[in-house]
Amino acid sequence: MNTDAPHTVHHRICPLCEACCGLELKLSDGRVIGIRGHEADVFSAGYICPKGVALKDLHEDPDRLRQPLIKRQGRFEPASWDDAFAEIERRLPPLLAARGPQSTGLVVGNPSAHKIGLLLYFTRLVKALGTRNVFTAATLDQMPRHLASGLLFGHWMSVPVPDIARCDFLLMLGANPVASNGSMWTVPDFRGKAKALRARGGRLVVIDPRRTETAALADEHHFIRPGADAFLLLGMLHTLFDEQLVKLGRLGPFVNGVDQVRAAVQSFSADAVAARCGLHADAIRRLARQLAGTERAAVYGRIGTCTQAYGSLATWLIDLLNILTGHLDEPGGAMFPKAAAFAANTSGQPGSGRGVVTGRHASRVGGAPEIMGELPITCLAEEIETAGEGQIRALVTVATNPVLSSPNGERLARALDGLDFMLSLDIYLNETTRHADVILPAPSPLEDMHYDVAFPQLSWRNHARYSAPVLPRAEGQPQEWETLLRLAAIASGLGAQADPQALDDAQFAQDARRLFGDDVGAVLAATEGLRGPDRLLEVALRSGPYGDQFGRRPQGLTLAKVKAAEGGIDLGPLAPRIPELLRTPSGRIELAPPALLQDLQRAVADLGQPVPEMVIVGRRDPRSNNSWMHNLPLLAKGPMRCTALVNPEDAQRLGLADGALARISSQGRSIEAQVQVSDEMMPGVVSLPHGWGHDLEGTRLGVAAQRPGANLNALLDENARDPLSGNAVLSGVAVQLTAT
Ligand SMILES: Nc1nc2c(c(=O)[nH]1)N[C@H]1C(S)=C(S)[C@@H](COP(=O)(O)OP(=O)(O)OC[C@H]3O[C@@H](n4cnc5c(=O)[nH]c(N)nc54)[C@H](O)[C@@H]3O)O[C@H]1N2
Ligand SMILES: Nc1nc2c(c(=O)[nH]1)N[C@H]1C(S)=C(S)[C@@H](COP(=O)(O)OP(=O)(O)OC[C@H]3O[C@@H](n4cnc5c(=O)[nH]c(N)nc54)[C@H](O)[C@@H]3O)O[C@H]1N2
Ligand code: SF4
Ligand SMILES: [Mo]
Repeated sequence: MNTDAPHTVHHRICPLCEACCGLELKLSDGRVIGIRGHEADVFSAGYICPKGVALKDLHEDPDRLRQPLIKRQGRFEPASWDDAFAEIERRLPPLLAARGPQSTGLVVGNPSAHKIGLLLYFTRLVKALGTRNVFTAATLDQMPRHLASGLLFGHWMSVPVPDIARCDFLLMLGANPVASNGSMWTVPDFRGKAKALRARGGRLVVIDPRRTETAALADEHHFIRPGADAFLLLGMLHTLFDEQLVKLGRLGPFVNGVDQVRAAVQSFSADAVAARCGLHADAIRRLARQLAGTERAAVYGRIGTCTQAYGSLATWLIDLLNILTGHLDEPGGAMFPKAAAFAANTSGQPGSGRGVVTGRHASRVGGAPEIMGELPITCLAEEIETAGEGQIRALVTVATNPVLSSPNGERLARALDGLDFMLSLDIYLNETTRHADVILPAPSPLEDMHYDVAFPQLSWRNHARYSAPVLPRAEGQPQEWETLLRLAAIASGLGAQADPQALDDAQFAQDARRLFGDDVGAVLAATEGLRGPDRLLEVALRSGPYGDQFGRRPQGLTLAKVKAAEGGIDLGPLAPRIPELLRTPSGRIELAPPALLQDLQRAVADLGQPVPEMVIVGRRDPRSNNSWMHNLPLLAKGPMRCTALVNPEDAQRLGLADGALARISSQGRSIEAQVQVSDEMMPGVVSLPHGWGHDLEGTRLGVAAQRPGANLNALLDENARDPLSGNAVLSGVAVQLTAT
């Protein structure tokens, strides 16, 4: 890119992954001529990865949809927005009228967490449809994390994150932030922060069946049998009790259930669990002592500990270790961020609350309990296929590609073809949206305003940053929140011609009256002239924990102040929040929720069972992002990234050669992937990234189709779930490997 040409400079937060890096973009003649990290960004300080640079490719990708598509006689045709909405109105309301709200379903995917318009407005569509059939990528990902937070601390989004700037011992399980850039923990430049931790004498320990890029940075790495984290963590807890290392510190008066936990872990000595984990009992005891003996220490787990058969147990046990060693809510330990806007744990009565409940209803076919207002996404296919009252006949997908991202996409693809109507909000004609009757595109990220709703609640440091659109939206292209409101209007019978702005005004006035009572006048006056997410953000910031309280605290935050701060506003290091943060009915941390204690019996029964000879796990590559960034030339070039990593011993035993194809099979289904022999892998474990398999008919992904890769999820079982959270089991699944 020639960046010397006359240009303007713009700043924007990258919406591609959870690191939320501040970017600096150079524009000339309406074109992006350069993207780099924004050094003055208060939060990310210039860090960027190759995907951030590829936002230019994404913006310019000829395959990215810029116009609605309507399928007629099996072929997609470009259509005007009015025609697309008219088609939806022709098809959706009659179905709703004939078969009722439960005949519709909504699936929401990962990018919606990075889009303020989608995140704040998709619930309007859910309400208008009146359906309980809501599915999201959360049950392919972090639902165990939400469940543990809900049960222990009283809110789904009260998630402790390592206070890495001050931590001296970080124990990390099932996460590879050097490749993923962090998850349920917004931590740009993890590598730099880990190096600083080590430079001040701290230790990083990684537990992973693969010696990852993060493990390569660490002081210590231990292989673990996939799916065995709960056992390792139980062994550590046992050691803490056995050696009188339990210390609650300041949290003592706010903790319930220590004795129940002590009793529950009794049968899990380090010696009893060692073989199951693949770690030595001495190593397990040493880790427990190091954690207890280091003043500033934290345990963190991610995808590897969530997307497995014991996802909820493992996540709970990670919290228990932090709490019982006195590291929760302490500087240098596992702390709770305090977001400037939209955080439920900063509103309402501090110190106690209603807590959370699950299972208020269940999925119709499989009986899977509702959690956080949704059903497991792996139930979707059967809900579409199975006849009867409440069968899903119309589906809306929003920023999701479950045909690739969810287990047994082939079955789901067949089910989608059987729907009476399918509508997708997406930027590509891909493996999922090819099944739709209508596709409505989103603006490019560069044409959209942005403020992260979720990630400041998970950030390594508190901050507030706003991004204005960098480029004007294409002619006629609505913002996604407007699209969602028009769809909600169609679903609720107001018609395709309803004005989304007027609907937004009416809803806002109603919500403001409910929330602010007598003060509503001041709120309406203060938000005069604002619309959509900007207006909701203004209210959230001003009424939030750092806000100006609509003038009552004049030095506090307003939208105008955040907008004016180039590089954002730093709100300081993480600070202790207990008891203020708690929303449990008891006003205490519930260490021993009955559901988790009961689930522990599954682990007891499993401890002596034989383990499969070969299991599969996933991985991530810095130049990829789930299923949807394989079409960008900058990221697609270079070596093939969808390879099956196999340990040399296994390769020899099974006759697999480096670079050759192997057949990987599970439960009668199989795929072929290129073998990469590597001693990074634990013997008996093969690693393959997900999100590949771009060789399906009927997509428009010219670059991705050239090197489609193999679809890991084609092997996985859609019925395998962690029972409490409903999360899919994506890791530690038994497979057979053979040479082709
Ligand atoms: N085996 C295995 N499977 C996994 C995982 C794993 O580790 N192993 N990881 C899981 C995880 S953690 C997740 S989060 C899920 C993700 O699951 P999904 O959310 O279903 O998958 P993505 O690949 O992120 O697909 C995102 C979709 O959003 C579209 N999109 C991108 N930007 C926009 C936008 O601005 N607006 C709209 N409307 N659409 C947009 C893309 O074109 C794509 O269709 O995958 C899961 N699947
Ligand atoms: N470059 C890139 N970045 C991404 C994404 C991407 O696709 N590409 N996806 C984004 C999304 S949606 C998410 S949720 C995050 C996820 O972020 P991370 O959780 O950091 O995800 P991974 O890099 O897949 O690391 C998971 C690790 O768990 C290990 N593992 C597998 N099974 C087990 C097990 O049973 N126990 C233990 N201890 N370890 C196990 C794997 O070997 C792997 O190294 O990344 C996000 N960032
Ligand atoms: S790490 Fe890369 S993809 Fe993630 S926010 Fe930063 S620049 Fe974007
Ligand atoms: Mo994810």
